[in-house]
Amino acid sequence: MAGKEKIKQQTGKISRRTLLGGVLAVAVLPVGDLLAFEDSKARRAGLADDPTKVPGPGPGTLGKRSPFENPVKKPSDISSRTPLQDLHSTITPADLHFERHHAGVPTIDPAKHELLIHGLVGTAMKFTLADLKKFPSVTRTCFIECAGNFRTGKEEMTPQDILGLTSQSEWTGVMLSVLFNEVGIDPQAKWFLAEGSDAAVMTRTIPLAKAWDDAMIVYAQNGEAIRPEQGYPMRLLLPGFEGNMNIKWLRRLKLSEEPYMTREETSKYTYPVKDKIRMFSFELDARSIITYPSYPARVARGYVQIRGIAWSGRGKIDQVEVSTDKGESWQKAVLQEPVLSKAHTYFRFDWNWNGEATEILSRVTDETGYLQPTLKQLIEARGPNIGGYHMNPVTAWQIKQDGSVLFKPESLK
Ligand SMILES: Nc1nc2c(c(=O)[nH]1)N[C@H]1C(S)=C(S)[C@@H](COP(=O)(O)O)O[C@H]1N2
Ligand SMILES: [Mo]
Repeated sequence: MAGKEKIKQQTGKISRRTLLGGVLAVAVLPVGDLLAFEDSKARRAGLADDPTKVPGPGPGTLGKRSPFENPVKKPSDISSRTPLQDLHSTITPADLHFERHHAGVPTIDPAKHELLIHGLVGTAMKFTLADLKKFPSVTRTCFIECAGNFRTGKEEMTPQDILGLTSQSEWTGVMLSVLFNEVGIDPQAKWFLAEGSDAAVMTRTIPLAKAWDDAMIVYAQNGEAIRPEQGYPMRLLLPGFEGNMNIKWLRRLKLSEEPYMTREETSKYTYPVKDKIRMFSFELDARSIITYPSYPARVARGYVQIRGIAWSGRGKIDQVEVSTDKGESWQKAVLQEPVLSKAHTYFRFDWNWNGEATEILSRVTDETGYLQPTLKQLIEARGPNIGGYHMNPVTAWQIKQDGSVLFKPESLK
């Protein structure tokens, strides 16, 4: 007999069984609110009240996001930042990849673009994009992070505001070692200069060892041609090295005995460590951040899944620990497999919030045994004149009694 089906609306309270079993389905608003919310949004978006009554638009030539989802990069005049709090795992959609350019995005016709490899080589050679695509291709997932990726100062800051200058893509291209074998490298060569064809003519020198290790020239990002903002038609990819060295719109590589000491490696991208200035700090140290809950999210008492990302420029991460008591005790988070080298790794931690004000934090240890420092430890290690580069401090979120979440800004002095 078909009796009246009893349906219970998920109200945001997670059942005890779910909490114990670790499986869940969540709605954040009570039923009434939820319906009103959906309805008003649908009306504004010009959608039919009942989608089962009117056929929707047919197939298109380019996909687009649901009108209910509006993640955006936050631009300043020199960069725009990835909305890390809106992402659900570790791949950054290409249109949300952070951008940092020193003189804007050039428009480059791939038919006219050439990459010259010269200097201490057997035979200087030029490669077009079409030439590069004939070499064996390789695909690798890794992050790119700007060396200046840290901001603090006020409580109302999102992960995007604090460290949105890191993004991750699946990159495809050719190993730099393959091209270097093609031109033949002089045994005297120890470094190579990389130069971009933007108005900044960005130049950096990189140790040759990186080319024999894992450097690539990439022309694709998440399955499509690399975006203009990321260096179309080709960029240098140096997994784990500071973003600045990953030269976009790459047009020239010159092999040399010594580094060129360009402006970017002498006056910029250097920072004080005690009474010395550190130059050529290639690898980005291990870092993590909780992206949920984070400002401006709000949590309710009971089950809260803490989520975030952790990464290291020196290899794989080994573990992420989460503290829900202001850093007094730490417990291991679960890492999403596969854990890749020099890649953002997603972590999760099941928490039962008792409704009391607290602070939640994460800290990562990478496979070299390096533990992510606090800001205080960074300042102790580098001295009071700490600069803006290579800052990777533990980030804390305050959970207020009303469930609101605020960044815990710490002073640099
Ligand atoms: N040619 C060129 N390459 C460049 C830059 C630039 O301005 N010009 N900016 C660098 C800096 S500072 C960073 S952090 C990364 C940013 O890469 P993205 O814009 O793809 O995120 O590119 C680097 N490569
Ligand atoms: Mo950067």
